[in-house]
Amino acid sequence: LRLHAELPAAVQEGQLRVHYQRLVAAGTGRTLGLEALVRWQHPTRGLLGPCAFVPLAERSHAIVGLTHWVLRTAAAQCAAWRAAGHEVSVAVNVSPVVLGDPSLVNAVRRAITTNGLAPGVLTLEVTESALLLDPEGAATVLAALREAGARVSIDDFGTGYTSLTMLRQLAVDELKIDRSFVVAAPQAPADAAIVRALVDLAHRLSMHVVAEGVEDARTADLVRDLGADVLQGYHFARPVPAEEVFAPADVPA
Ligand code: G
Ligand code: G
Ligand code: MN
Ligand code: NA
Repeated sequence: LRLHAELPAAVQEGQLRVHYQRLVAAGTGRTLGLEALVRWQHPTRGLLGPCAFVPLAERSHAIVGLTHWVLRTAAAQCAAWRAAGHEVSVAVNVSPVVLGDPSLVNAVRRAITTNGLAPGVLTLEVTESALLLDPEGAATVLAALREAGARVSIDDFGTGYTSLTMLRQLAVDELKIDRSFVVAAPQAPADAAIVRALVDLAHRLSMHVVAEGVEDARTADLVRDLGADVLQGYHFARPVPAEEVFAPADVPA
């Protein structure tokens, strides 16, 4: 059986897992949020990463059911963490196909209300390509998502071709600077200049900036100095199962 054909049943049968990766405040190092990253615990092939099945799911439309499941799971997990005293948000990746699906806004509204999440606690990460596919449609959906209480983040920013005009017109809260620029910044002045320019642009448009792919202390120091608000990467944490995110004794006073 081919993987894509097995996917809808896998969602139903509880074979999907969500791992979570920390996002930390650049200034204090405090954990502000977690990015939800899906995995597939396949009965015969073992634990599969998203690269092995997300592209297939996108082509077969199974990505819609998959994303709604991740949304429900991550929102419930976030509510549980908050009830335990961790004041964190959660971010879910939304592919272009899902952004264009008319059921998304309701699924997001339900995830927020069912779990009693305050406005701005759930973030949706969309890619630039999703915005380019249908700019007007995307603008409408992003506005509706914010109206429903979600934040909107542009993932992998700088690799696509979002025009500055489009950025100004979209209801966007956050830019995630693509890790290719972040990884290169300590060696390459041109990449550091790009990070600084993207930070300045975002701040002037009242958006927050996440630097992703921070793999060492030197890069963390640099992108913090360049103005990034939030840092994410292996230097701080890898994606891990929910129960490994916070140690049992790690509940703030
Ligand atoms: O977890 P990992 O580092 O392997 O993620 C690889 C890619 O898979 C990333 O680009 C990430 O955005 C994507 N991805 C992870 N989880 C999801 C998901 O729930 N939905 C979608 N659409 N993409 C995801
Ligand atoms: O496209 P998106 O930003 O959603 O991708 C998230 C992916 O990036 C996940 O697969 C995650 O495992 C990976 N990732 C997270 N931190 C780092 C890092 O510091 N270095 C690298 N190379 N990949 C990372
Ligand atoms: Mn992402
Ligand atoms: Na990214």
